[in-house]
Amino acid sequence: MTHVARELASQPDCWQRAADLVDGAAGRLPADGERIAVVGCGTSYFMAQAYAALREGSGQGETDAFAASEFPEGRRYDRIVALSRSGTTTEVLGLLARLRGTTRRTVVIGDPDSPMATTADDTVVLGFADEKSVVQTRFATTALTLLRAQLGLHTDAVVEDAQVALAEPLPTGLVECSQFTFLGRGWSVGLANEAALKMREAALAWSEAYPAMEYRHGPISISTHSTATWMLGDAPTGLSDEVHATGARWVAGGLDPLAELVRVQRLALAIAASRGLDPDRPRHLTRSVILSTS
Ligand code: F1P
Repeated sequence: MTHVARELASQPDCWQRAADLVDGAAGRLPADGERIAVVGCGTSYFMAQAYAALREGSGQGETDAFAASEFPEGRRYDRIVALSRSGTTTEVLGLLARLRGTTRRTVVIGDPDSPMATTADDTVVLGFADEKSVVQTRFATTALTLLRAQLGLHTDAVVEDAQVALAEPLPTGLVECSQFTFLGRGWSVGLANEAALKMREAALAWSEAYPAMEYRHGPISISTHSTATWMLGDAPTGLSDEVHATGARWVAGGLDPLAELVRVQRLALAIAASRGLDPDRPRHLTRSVILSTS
């Protein structure tokens, strides 16, 4: 079994542990009403997008998300939250260093011995969710679950949905598709971005992601009998009919969107296996991107 297969299967347990430790971590996480920015790179950036939409949508304060390299440094926030499994990603470390003394800096990381652990003002370590794999699965979803739980938006039903996502067979015919489009709304836009990234990293699959209402504005042109369109969360009215009319496969995400992401992670591994790829050795990718200059 690959590292990534073993790690993705442990997500229900990890999510439960994250939800259980939220009271202990609450003092280190954003307070209700703070104006914050959430940053990360790659998968961690997409989790930042999801968290930002959840937090602002729940009325707990203005929350922006940025790729760490694109943070608008002229803006003032009460706090910046950085997500990083490795705690070593250059763009995140550089930003945290530049914001020292001007903005409160919280990090949610996987490795307690990484430089980010000592750089930040508040550190939450999810060591139990750290991973051996290059391709992230459980750290990202566990960090998001912690933040979601702090907003009061995590329930036991989400963990049960993740168990269903691991147990149920994948829809037939998906492994053979030549292109995948993932759609989201609100917080699931970030999850759709992550779903598409997982397909690229682990399976070298052609994958795209959009806010669901954007699909009609161009991306639908790609749809044909060999493509799949996967909705994470509730679909806009009429969209499934329009996708069906193109001949493409429509996958309705009936589970919690975070559990739907687990199904996509499984699909990525199934496609990797069908193409003879080792998902523990993704092409041109390292566990953390460490640059000589930021
Ligand atoms: C972020 C990241 C991952 C990507 C790859 C390189 O890492 O960009 O999303 O899959 O592993 O690093 P981190 O800052 O969360 O450690």
